[in-house]
Amino acid sequence: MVATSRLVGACIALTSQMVSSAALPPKGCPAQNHGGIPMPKEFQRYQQKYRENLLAVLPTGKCTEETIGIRKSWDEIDDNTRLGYIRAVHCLASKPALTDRRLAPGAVNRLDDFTYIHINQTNIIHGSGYLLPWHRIFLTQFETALREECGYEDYLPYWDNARFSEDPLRSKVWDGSSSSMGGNGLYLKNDHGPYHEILPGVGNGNFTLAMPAGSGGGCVQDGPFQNFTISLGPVAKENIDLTNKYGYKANPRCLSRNFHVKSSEGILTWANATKIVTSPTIHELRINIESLWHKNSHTFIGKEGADPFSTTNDPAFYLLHAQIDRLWAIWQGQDLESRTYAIDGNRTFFGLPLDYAPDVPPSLATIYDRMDMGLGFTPLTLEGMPMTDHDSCFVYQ
Ligand SMILES: [Cu+2]
Repeated sequence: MVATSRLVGACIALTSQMVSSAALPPKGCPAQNHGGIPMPKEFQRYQQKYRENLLAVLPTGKCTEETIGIRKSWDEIDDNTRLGYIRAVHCLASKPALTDRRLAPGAVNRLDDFTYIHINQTNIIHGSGYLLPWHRIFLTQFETALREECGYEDYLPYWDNARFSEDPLRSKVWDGSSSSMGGNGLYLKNDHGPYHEILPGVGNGNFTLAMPAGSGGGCVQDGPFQNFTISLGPVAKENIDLTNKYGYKANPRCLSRNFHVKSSEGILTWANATKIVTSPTIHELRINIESLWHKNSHTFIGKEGADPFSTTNDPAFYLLHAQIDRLWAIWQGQDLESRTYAIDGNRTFFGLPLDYAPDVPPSLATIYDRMDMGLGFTPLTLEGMPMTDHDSCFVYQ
């Protein structure tokens, strides 16, 4: 027994340092157990190839084997790291917003800066060619804010939903403990869906999104975001208030959720994760991510987390999107040369005309288009594509 536990200890230590050598776990080391459904061998092979290929190109500028950030599953990191992350999120919530009050009078704190620009760009960065690169930069900016403004010492964790596809509440993301993202919202008899939400600004207000009836609907009942006040949004609603179309006015309220387990069961599975990372083309990758993963990850959470505009009000958003970014990363990592800068999709949500630019014809996004990340930062799309260049330097474990 002693020998075995020593071996496991050595294996864990090796696995966390291993990223610098890109080595696979030494023979005799068991696969790490994060609970739930283990990662299938096939997916392990794709993940390993991604890591090997990614680390083989280092150093790239400032990104070296020593400086690369390792992003890990929320279910894998220890409680101290989870608590450190939660503390840093609350810290951002306690710092004043930097967004111009004239743009978003309801932006109160640093988290709202992220929510404001996400709302403002929603009709451009979803169902479009910018989905993946925009959110990659967005996540890195959030991670940097946690680290530089709030002393968080680790990197952005991800929600490894495939491990818990059939029983998502068993993930440490949602177990309701003080080191989780908290659990479901209070069950509201008359307000838990289904909803038909209008997306303002696109398709002349005729575009609606169906949201399933979940098992909550009200304020989050436990965990560190139980008494958490949010301000911007909601935006996608059954009836749009034209005096506050994008929810930029202050609307202080609790964080609500409406868990819908059927959005996860049989969908956010290892089989679909594998289908995504083995997509033969960027077009199929984008369609697979959108249809098999992105929408369902949001509808599982429900309420605030499922509003396409102000979804960032739910702090779990960042874990959800880190997983989407990870799936893209693993796909890119199978062939960095041909896939890093591959782009597919329109310049607007499903190529629909936007209210504020009705004459712009649907057209294809290019890697030379500029994206608006807020606070005056407008990088080229191509800057949001590599994982070890420009402002990116991370690998998913
Ligand atoms: Cu988004």
